[in-house]
Amino acid sequence: MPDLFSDLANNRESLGPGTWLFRGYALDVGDQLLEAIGRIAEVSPFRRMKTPGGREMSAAMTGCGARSWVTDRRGYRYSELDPETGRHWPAMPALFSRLAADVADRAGYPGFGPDVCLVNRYQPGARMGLHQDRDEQDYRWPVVSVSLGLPATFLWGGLRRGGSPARLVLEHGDVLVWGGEDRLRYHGIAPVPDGRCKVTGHVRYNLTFRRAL
Ligand code: MD3
Ligand code: FE
Repeated sequence: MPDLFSDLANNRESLGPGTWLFRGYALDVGDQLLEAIGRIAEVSPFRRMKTPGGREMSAAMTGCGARSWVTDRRGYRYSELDPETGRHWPAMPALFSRLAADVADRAGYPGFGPDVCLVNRYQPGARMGLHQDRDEQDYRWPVVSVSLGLPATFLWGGLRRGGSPARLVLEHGDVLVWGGEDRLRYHGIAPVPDGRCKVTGHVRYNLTFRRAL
């Protein structure tokens, strides 16, 4: 377990110099977030993308906002068009951008205006290997992550590959904000164990909000 320093007055726990965990922060809007994910997926369906190495990712993805993250044989990048539909990604719901900006502000990153919300869907057994988020232009902006549905073990490594990452269980409604010195930390998700969530069934969703440009 990483060292958790609790800032009780602000309902947040510190995971590192630039990282705050807000347990249950999105609980009261959980149903609204899930409904919005359903509407996004009607326009830009969930799909399992291929890495540049040709392997299918185990998490399915979609996105909303001015651009979203894609991967294929040509590499990783942000794209204004959904390659699956050839059309723009659905607009980012106001609830999403407000939530991301509010929580970033509470974590000490004022003025955060995300242009990307990547939506990851994990069915039991799906995982995300250790990686850095480094396809964005300006690492001064933080990344905001909202967990919904089944719990999953978050893997939190260092600034370089190697070593065994710290582990932390993320649950429905938990929100993480990381930036500053922690912005380029390696991180991932351990294979999601099966379970039943009252609201999502056998599924975990994660929203990640970023400023790509
Ligand atoms: C990095 N998603 O989409 S976000 C991704 O749950 C991605 O779907 C994962 O990594 C997911 O790129 C994890 C959570 C996260 C939280 C805290 C971090 C990533 C972090 C702290 C430092 C560095
Ligand atoms: Fe990531």
